[in-house]
Amino acid sequence: KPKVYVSQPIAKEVKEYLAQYCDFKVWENEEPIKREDLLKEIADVDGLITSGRRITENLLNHAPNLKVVSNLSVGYNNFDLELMKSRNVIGTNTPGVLDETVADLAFGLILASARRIAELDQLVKAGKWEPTSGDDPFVGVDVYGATLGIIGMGRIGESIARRAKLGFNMDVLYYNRSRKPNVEDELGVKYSDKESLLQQSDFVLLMTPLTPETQGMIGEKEFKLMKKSAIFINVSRGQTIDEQALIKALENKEIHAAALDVFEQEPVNKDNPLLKMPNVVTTPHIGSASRKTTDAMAMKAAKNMVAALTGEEPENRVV
Ligand code: 8YV
Repeated sequence: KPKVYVSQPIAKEVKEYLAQYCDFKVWENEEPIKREDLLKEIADVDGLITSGRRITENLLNHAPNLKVVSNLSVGYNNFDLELMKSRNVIGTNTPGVLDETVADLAFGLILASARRIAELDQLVKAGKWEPTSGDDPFVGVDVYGATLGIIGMGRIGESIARRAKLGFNMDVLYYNRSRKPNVEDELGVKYSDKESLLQQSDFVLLMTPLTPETQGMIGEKEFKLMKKSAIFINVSRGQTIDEQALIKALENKEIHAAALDVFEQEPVNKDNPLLKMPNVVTTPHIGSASRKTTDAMAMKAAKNMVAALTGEEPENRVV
């Protein structure tokens, strides 16, 4: 049987599935496995199942038998595609099973930011809810009927657009490498160039994969194009934006607020100025992290692994 290492805990059903086809070992601890320990564990494996660990030359050198890396995530910016190709290492990811879960979180961030839910939750719990007269100090902005600009109209972008159109009667603009006429027809979303999308949207949401083309695609110039009332939401990868430019845009009130599930450095540095801003809502990269979806992703990763190791074409091959 081929040998497989799984660098994080997985559900019992996934282990039962893997056991039919491989000898496998799982990192069962809550804290992530240290790089040096990972390198030791993979010394004689044929396959590695991992969520986002960087696949470098050094890692491949430590695993001379490695034939397959099955990513337990849809993003695969941790893969060095050229390197893996040159070493004949197959790479797979887990698309499709997480779209609705990530779209739920995106909407949670939109609502939390617009209606200041996280900020006001802290205020109430701190016993700072005082009676007020006149203008309500707790006012926020409306989501219903507003304009949402989605940058990146893949499967997850589509699930976000569907919520926006059907649940919140929003005008949805999107920018993407290629136009999606079927999504336009089905949902009534409008294709826009990046510049007009940034200028017209009340909410600008980034949902692109991280690639050399998308790295830093939202920076100083882009924040300046946005409305002063705009709320910026990032559920993609921290590196798709220039984080320093975001900090400046918020400090200079060039945009109104931000909601972030991802950061340039993760876990985020506790001194990051974004963490001190009341108009910034944060979550610790939990886009797909519901029990059901995490387990479905692990099963998909396991199936891709088994297919690749038994000489079949894995469903979600990216390398
Ligand atoms: C995270 C993701 O891995 O699939 C991806 O690319 O970024 C997410 O699924 C997950 O949210 C971590 O819990």
